[in-house]
Amino acid sequence: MTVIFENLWDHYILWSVIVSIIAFGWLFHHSFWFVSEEGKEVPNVDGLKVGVFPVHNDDMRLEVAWTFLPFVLIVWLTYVSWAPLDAMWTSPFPDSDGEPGLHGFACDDGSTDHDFPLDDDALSNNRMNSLGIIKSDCYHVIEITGQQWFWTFDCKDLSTDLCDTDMETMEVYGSVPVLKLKRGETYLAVMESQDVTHAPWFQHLGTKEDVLPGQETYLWLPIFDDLTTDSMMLCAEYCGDAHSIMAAKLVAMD
Ligand SMILES: [Cu+2]
Repeated sequence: MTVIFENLWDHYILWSVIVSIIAFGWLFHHSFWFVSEEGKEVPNVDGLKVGVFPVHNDDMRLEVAWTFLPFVLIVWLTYVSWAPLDAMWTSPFPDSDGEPGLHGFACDDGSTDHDFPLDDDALSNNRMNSLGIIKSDCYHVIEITGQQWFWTFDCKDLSTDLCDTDMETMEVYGSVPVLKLKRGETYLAVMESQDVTHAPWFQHLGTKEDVLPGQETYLWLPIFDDLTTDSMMLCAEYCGDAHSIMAAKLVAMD
């Protein structure tokens, strides 16, 4: 997986473990510590009455603590996710001042229907900042179409050393399409569905996006040097009988 999502994953797992230890530790401790001996009459130390809320045990500090601390944690997790999510969903369209997003303009506008400036044979020149966010000079447009139950990749007018497709037979999944993209280049997948909602999930890029019938959606595929192995693309939106084997393969080439 790419650095940025690996770091996020580790950070979320860390906090999950900490919260689990506190919650389950408390639960198990109290379950075994405050157990009454069999056959022994238990004194009603808390003065509990059936059907009556024990107002005399109310503790405002405790209430505030278990409301405030999880809130702070959620704000923190939102804060650390902000830059990666913003990078993943950076707009393919220039802003109101005409400034492009993280990945610049389309490298070769001849391959798209959009109004981006022409810049023939330009390359993305991907580089990564200290957070793991990838920036590009420009991007290449490809198309991904989903339908029950397979994916179709279209490299448009890109040369085969930038983008290529193939078919391959994989155990369990059967015959799957292969998408070959070049390391160091960024791709914008313009996507649509022929029937129901699907979602390509590029496992090693850590990204996924819905594809919808009758509406274009976009997914950035920045291929960096850390993408060393072939990786799976699976459908992440339940779409019927063969959803679980609606797969494809992403190959990074040099
Ligand atoms: Cu699907």
